[in-house]
Amino acid sequence: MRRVLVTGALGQIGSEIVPVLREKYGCENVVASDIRLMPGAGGEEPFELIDCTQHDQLQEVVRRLDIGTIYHLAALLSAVAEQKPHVAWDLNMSGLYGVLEVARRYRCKVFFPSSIGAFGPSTPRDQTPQVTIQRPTTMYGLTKVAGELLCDYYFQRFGVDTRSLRLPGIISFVAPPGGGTTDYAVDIFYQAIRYHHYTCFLRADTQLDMMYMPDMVRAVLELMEADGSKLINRNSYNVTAMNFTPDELAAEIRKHDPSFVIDYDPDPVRQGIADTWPRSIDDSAAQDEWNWQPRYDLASMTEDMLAKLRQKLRTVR
Ligand code: VAH
Repeated sequence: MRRVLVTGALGQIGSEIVPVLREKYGCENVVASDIRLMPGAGGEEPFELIDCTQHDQLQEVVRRLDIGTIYHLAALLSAVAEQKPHVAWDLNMSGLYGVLEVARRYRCKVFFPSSIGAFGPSTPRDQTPQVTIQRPTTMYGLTKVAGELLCDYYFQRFGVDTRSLRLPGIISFVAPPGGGTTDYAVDIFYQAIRYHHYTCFLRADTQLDMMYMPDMVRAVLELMEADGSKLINRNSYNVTAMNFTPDELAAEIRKHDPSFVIDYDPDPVRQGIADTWPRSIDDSAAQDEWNWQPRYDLASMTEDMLAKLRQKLRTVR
């Protein structure tokens, strides 16, 4: 088989999708890459240093290792992108452009993660439809909309098999997210286990869509394996599993730890970003076109997160 390349493999999503892809396709067939060196690199697990803004680096790896599918996960998240808009434009746009160009030349299939950040303040905020107004006001959001359109263009114009999901906040315990607006929903678990206390950087009533990592990994794999002829909205699909506010998540954690306390100190940047995003999205197109169904809701995700993270932090009581 032609190999699989994952960019941004050391990030929150890459750290969990790479082992699943290796299990599925064989370790030697899945090449992890990142801009920094993987700890322990050089063993049996293929790893390449790639700065996605350097297109010759990407092309060299794709050609040399006969890459047939690229999961392009290297990107800046929303809060960091707002602090460093020029870097975000460069990495998120130029990185994707380089991936698509290489995919066109070497006939690769591409996965591109879009986000609920691709919506903006003029988008309907409740049950946000699959096809609707997309006028985000953040650098992150506009790179995601432009990315969706660029993927569409490469599919229509050059026949590159691009597929994409508008991901909600992803909750996981293996690698921390780096600089997103939904990161509170991960931080809260670490702080709950360590200190039974969390100061949240979003307001108590900020409702956003979320998904637990195992569902997300399955969503990506199911989309990539779906029959392309059935995909009407391929670039990009709304997907969700649950939506809640920090207050509701805290109440769920309190069912397992009655001593847990949350207070609030909203960060104007991240609150400002969250206030432009949907409160809930409608993912019926994903359900209809490739049978998307989440398995974890707020209760089952919270229970599993606490158990797995306690194990990881070795504080099982
Ligand atoms: C962020 N986790 O907060 C990302 C995500 C829906 C949000 O795209 O930036």
